[in-house]
Amino acid sequence: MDERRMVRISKYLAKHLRHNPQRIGITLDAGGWVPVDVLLRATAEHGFPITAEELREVVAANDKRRYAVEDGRIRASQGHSVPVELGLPALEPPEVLYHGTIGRFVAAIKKEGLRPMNRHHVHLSPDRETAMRVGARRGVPVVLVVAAGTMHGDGHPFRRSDNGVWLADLVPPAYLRFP
Ligand code: HQG
Repeated sequence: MDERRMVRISKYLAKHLRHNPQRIGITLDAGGWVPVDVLLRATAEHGFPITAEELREVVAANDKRRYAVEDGRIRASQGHSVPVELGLPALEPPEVLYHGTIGRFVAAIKKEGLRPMNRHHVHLSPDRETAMRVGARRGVPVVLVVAAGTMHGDGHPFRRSDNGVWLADLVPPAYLRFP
């Protein structure tokens, strides 16, 4: 499969497995899962047929491992706006995590801290390079340093998605270091 088709399929999956399953008439279960055969049938019925082989390839080759397949079911590993309970256990984070954003948001973040906005969690990166890439989706990236160890010690829970993204409910400004 060429790269363009791969990216198109991945974006199509993100749209329907994270945000708008009803658009193609599928229902996610409480954990965000849908049977693979149901998904494939729905894609065909809604004008964007994906083959089982293509789906396998996208799940396996996806740069961020955005999708997990288990027992004939598929889900997005993170990034939902629809209510799902991913069932991730709380976990002790590394001392420091990173968040990539852009300059335009910094004043509000200084005041309010990091908020989940349209998602369920604030997404944090394990290293500066990843955070740079996340910020660069929107413009010139600004990387904030999160005192995750201290925050965890103060009782804030952290989770990690199946694809290594750290998740917090919010990050109060006191735990943020700005460049
Ligand atoms: C900002 C991609 C104003 C925040 C990436 C971000 C990630 C605030 C934006 C994943 C704010 C939300 C998530 C506040 C936070 N005031 N702005 N108080 N608090 N923000 O897309 O972290 O490709 O929901 O800095 O790789 O950018 O989808 O979050 O700029 O892992 O798999 O509000 O999305 O993964 O944007 O990205 P998002 P994000 P995928």
